[in-house]
Amino acid sequence: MKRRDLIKLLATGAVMPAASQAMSGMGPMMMGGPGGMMGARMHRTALTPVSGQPLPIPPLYEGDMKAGVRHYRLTIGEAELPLFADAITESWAVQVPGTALPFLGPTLVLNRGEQVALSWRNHLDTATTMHGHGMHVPGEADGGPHQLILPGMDWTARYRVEQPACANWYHPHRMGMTAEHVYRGLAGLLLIRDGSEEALNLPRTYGVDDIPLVVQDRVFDAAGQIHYRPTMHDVRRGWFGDVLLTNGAVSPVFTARAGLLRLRLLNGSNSEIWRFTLDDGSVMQVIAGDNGLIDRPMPVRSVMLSPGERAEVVLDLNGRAGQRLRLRVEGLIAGLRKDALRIEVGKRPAPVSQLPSSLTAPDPVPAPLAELPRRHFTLGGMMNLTINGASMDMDVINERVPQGRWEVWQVRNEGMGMMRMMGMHHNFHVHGGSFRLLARNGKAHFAPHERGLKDTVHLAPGDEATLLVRFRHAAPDSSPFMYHCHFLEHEDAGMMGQFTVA
Ligand SMILES: [Cu+2]
Repeated sequence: MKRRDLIKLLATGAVMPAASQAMSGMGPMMMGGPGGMMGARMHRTALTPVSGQPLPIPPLYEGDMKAGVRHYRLTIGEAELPLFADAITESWAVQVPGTALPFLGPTLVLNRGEQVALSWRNHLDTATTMHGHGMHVPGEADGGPHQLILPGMDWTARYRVEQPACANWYHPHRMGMTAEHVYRGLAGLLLIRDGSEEALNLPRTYGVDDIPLVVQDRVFDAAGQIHYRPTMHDVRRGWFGDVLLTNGAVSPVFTARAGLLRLRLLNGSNSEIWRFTLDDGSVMQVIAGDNGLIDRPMPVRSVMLSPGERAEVVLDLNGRAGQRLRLRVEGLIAGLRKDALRIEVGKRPAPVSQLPSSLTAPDPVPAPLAELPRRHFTLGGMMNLTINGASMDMDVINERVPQGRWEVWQVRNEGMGMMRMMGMHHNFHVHGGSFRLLARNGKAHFAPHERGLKDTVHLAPGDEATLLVRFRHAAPDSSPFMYHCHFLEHEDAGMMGQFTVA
């Protein structure tokens, strides 16, 4: 069989396990290490999901302004996802009054400078939390494991929006239960708007030339229900499904305008690393990473995101009316290959046809770096998953960080074996602020979407990242910030620590 035919088979889901294994080996080798995929198991769905539906666009929710505070009222509860012809899938979703979303939640619009109050009511019969991933907020508004929302109860995050325009996201963060709560469908985008981003001629008509793409792999049982039951082996290697959901739909179709199309990509998977490419090999322009615009548009042929990471790319569909293209993803650990989105270019012109040549001025880096205080974090562990040898303990504060101080954080994935290139992929996510990636393995080895402010950085086995951090918001002992691996099974298994800022 020709490789091209095999890829076709893989794309249609008609997969032979042996072939799939052979293909899956390719991903991590391209990343310089054969370790990550060892023993990775892709779980299989018995039924065939409905595919090719229109792309679901999560509704925008702008809240209501009252006495100088923008209020958002949201509920967390059960929902039903129509993914299979003969079964209704029980899911969880975030709802705004008057909607019935089947999966995920609305896109919350936050304006820089405004005071906001995000109220979450938990209609589930289990406790959860709701964390603003990437948000620069005080510890008590973070929604981490210490801010439990018991069944039937409300919790409100109050803060001033004080960071540049970007696409952050919300998701539960309950101790030991984050992976399952996200897996069932609890996640959505937090779109921050500000004047400097709005002054640029960028695609920003939501749902028209500016669309969110939340990409997640899932496995469903024979009754079409979400299946999440990781063994100890799966916890270490990751929990991988064979169904790729984009905004909760399989290979959905989006009719684009002829012109520029902005895609806000979020890797919302628990443990897969996705490489995004266009099927015709054409170039995408990266304009933003996790926490904001980068300095200027950068052309790429692929974007690689580990769990929790975001990138914004712009596709040039000028003069392509009537054409079709596919945004493909390839899982670098378990090897799933799917269409994340099928794009049909219509005749109507898009609002924007040309990108600005520069986007934002990079923040000055405090010098000299060598004199900044340094902290070291090693992600590893044999029996347990640890950071600096310790598993997460909610009663232990691991680090105490002075408020507003620049620091350099050295984060290392200890890896295994002779070259330290065996072992697991991890990443490192911080709450309460952003960092700038200064180096990977001592060199300026990073992708265009890693040039801006970030909150999550990927670490292949043996990798070391040098991060420049500064936390402006306070987090006391009673509501500390977290740093952790965002491979959610690892996080739940203890690869997390706590820090205060004062
Ligand atoms: Cu990890």
